[in-house]
Amino acid sequence: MIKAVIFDLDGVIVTTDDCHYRAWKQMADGEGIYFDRKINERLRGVSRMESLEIILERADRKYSQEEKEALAYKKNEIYKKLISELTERDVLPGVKEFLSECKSRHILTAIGSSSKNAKPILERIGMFSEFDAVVDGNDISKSKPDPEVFVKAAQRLGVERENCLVVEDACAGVDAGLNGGMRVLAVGSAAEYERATYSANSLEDKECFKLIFQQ
Ligand code: B16
Ligand code: MG
Repeated sequence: MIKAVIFDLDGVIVTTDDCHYRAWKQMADGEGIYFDRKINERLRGVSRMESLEIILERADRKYSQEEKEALAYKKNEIYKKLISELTERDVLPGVKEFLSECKSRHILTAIGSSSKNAKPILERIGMFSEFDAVVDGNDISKSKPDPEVFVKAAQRLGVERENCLVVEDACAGVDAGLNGGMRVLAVGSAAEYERATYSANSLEDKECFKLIFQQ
């Protein structure tokens, strides 16, 4: 029985996945490093520094730790500017309805995001107080596919892992939920990922909601 739903943020609740792409693209272009949307798919759910390492695979020289930190800082400054323009309209389709269905069934809800910017993003879109717990990149030391972020969210909610459903748009995030002993609904970019317990193109899929919760 599902007693809690733990949502990833970028790409599940809000369209910030595109802001990440645009910020990394601007940083990479400035360095003359090739970067495209296909490479960007590998960054979903992955921490900022690990994302940078993936981008630097295409660089024609080695970067020192100091240079890497400067590049990550630069990307984050661009990203913060982009997310400062977010509004309620950037909430993905079906999110609010899915949340209110959960609430009407007394199912607890949490955010489990790798992002250190999760709280300002939730505030910008007016959803910070919609969740019973928020666990983000500031609370964890291990990135997805490690289950730490979801396990912490389940602990904060006081719900056993086997009673939690994770909603994810990244393969690394789907693996993280499964590694934590939870069921996982894969949406968007991860919808085709065969390891997921359930799949839907988006949270607008009402049939999927019924399948998961009416058992
Ligand atoms: P930040 P999620 C993840 O958020 C993003 O998918 C990933 O692209 C990003 O690198 C990571 O957060 C860290 O974000 O630079 O803001 O700390 O999908 O786990 O909500
Ligand atoms: Mg995501």
